[in-house]
Amino acid sequence: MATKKHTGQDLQLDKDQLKASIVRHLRSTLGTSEQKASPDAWWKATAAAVNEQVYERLTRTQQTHFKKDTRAIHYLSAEFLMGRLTSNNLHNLSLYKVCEEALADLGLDLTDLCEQEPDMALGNGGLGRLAACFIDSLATLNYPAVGYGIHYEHGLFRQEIQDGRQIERPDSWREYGNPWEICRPESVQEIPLYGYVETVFGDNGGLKKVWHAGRKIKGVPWDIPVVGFGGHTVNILRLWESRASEFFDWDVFNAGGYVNSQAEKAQAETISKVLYPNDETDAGKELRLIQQYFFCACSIKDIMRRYKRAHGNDFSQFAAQIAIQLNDTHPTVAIPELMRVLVDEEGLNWDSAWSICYHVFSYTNHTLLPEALEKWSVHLFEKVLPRHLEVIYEINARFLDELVEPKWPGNDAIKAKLSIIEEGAVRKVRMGNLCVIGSSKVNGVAEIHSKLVKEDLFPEFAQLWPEKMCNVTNGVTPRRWLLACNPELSALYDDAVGNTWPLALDKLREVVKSADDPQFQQKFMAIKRRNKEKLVKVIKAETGIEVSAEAIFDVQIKRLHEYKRQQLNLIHIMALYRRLLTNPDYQMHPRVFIFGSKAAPGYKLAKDIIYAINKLADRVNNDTRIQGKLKVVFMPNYRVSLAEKLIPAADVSEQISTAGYEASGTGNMKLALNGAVTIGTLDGANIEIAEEAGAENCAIFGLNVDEVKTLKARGYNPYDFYYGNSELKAVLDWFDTDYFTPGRPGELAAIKHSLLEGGDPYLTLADFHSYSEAHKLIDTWYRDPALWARKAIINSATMGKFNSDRSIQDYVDRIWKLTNCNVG
Ligand code: TH1
Repeated sequence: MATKKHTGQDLQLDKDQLKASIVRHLRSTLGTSEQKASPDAWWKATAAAVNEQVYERLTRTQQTHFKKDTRAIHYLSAEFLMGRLTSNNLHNLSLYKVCEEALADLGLDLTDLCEQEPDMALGNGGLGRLAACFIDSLATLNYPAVGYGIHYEHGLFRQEIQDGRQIERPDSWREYGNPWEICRPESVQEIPLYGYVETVFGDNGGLKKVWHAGRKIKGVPWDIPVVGFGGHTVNILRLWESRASEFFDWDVFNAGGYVNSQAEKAQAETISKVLYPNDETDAGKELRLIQQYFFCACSIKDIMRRYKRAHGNDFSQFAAQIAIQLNDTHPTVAIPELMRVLVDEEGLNWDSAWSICYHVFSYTNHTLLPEALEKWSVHLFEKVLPRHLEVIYEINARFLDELVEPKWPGNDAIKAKLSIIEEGAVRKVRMGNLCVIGSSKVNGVAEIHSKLVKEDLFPEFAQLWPEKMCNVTNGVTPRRWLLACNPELSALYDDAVGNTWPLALDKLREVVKSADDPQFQQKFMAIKRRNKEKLVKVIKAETGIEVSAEAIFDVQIKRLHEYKRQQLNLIHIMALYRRLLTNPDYQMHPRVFIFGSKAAPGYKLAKDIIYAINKLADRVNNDTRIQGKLKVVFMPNYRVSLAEKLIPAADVSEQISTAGYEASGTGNMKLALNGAVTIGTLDGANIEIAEEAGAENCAIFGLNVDEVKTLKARGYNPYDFYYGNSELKAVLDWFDTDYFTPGRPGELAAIKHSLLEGGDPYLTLADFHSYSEAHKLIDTWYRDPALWARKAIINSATMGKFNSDRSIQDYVDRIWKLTNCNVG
């Protein structure tokens, strides 16, 4: 197997050993037998056998990290979208092939077995999946790292489509147990909430703050081993589950309040019950703030405990040993929490504590969307975290007096803008400002996005601290997003450039020289064709829709949001359909438009767009007049494991956000890496993808960031485009009819309304013509097989930059300053 040489030889298993181990676990861990075992039991027995390897390496890693006592990164994130772990762990341990053979001997198919595993969907989309790729890369590059997050009982909802509409069902990913997690009762933490703050005299005669909690919550850690590729380093992802604190329950119980104590228990366990399903929209709810505080406080306590084990009460090494990354503003409350612990509990003076905090924390911004910038009402903060509000006031006062006033004397407008507190009818705590003030580094996630963070979002902060602002362009792990999900293309690359590319994705650039080689093209396109044929079966099984692998597979997979503009794709498909109906000779290669997308349950228009896509699909897919030239497929329940099937089969990657709105995107990287040609705007990482692949190998269209700004400043009027383009007008007028919703006219009118009376905030109509032209170009390219193969190959071969190992190395060099720690 390609990766064998990376692995600790003393632990390497052969087929017979693995087989014996699986059977042993089937009997002794799962309590069943080869004759009776269910697929689920086989999967769990296989996982248990693999875990023997994982745990041995985990122990070695932990011993090495403790002995060497090197600086470590603590990645705080409310989301980790891990997906499935079986195939990933097998690949990273170089056991995939061996396991495949062992199971074949037992009459089982590894791919089928892997299908038993529910996705760990503890995230919404790109932000959560990025965290998962990053912890994979950290372990692979042998950096000491811990991921900290929330052990949600229910991850992102399962999406069903009924009558074209999205229905949300609970996701119960661990209902029947999860073999990849370990409960660690020895590391339980207890955290306070509510209550009041008292000022008392401290030992040294000075004043001291004491927070008397109104209640306490227990945090139970579940560890998920994170196996680096090659299997040397196994780090952990530590997810906190909330429980009622026994101590507190007993008080109530003794007072005769059994019912109350049970209610308190239910409330405590609610904290980690469910992931908020809002991608890029702030819910502003009390429970969400408590979730954030809960996992941050547990994590800070855990970090503190481990630090003290090595250094006792000497905090002089804290900032040298500990780096904490805040994945967006969701874990911001970790900053005042660390201040509170250092000042109130450890007795440090304010300045020493602040110096530690400032050096420890860094913040990644993932969006400029105002709806996503978290603000909590001061009132709520005061109720839930009274001491933290005081700490925030103190941070703010010192910041405004010591930094803002000297730089902009007497300028109250700037003070109001930079203050952590937003004044107004409802006073609010601005988590973004707190993050910038409390962090030594602030980064955006693609070049253009980081520039906008500096120039548009935080311009005054950038003036105060020009060195603080930096960029780290996102990346994806090539182990999951090429090696594991596209085995045939991986094998082709092994033959072409050798098997080191999973650790050095830049290697694939060598393949560019074969982009015009007919033999190589034939092999590459044959693989794409077989991946498409596999997807044809999945589409049939999931939706009943029949599509042909002969067609162009055009894929838009991402959360549903107006700025991502699924509605632009939708109206363009309607235009194509109309062209085919009005002109039976309209020349186009058959095309299948494939969507995968979840809408936030409360986002009405997003749900209407899903409904419209499904209604359009019903109509188009059953219209014999267009001779199967157009098909529309909405794949229900888009998730990591479905992405792993869609991405290797995509010909075209839709990355069509309004310029300036998609911070980076990461699906764009995965699709191009697997040989899809991007149709996209100059937004987020698309810009860097086009730079790497060459603009001629992407279909770039639409307004760029500056043009969007100019048009908005001039006053954008969508009616100019509606009346200026008769095809666009006809398509939009279709929404008022019952053409797609027979007998129910107007059901889709909300979409037209948002694009006209609603002002079309994301400039869909302004970009329609250019988008349509770019699609014509795609069609022309595809009809020239050698030209298309060349573009597909070059796209795949030039994505080396978007390896998450490179992103992590950038974080290390620019922000974390870690040294790697080799585990034997
Ligand atoms: C996404 C960004 O939209 C996307 O462009 C980027 O590639 C990805 O993060 C990773 O950097 C975001 N997801 C969320 C989710 C929430 C709040 C803000 C963002 S930004 C809940």
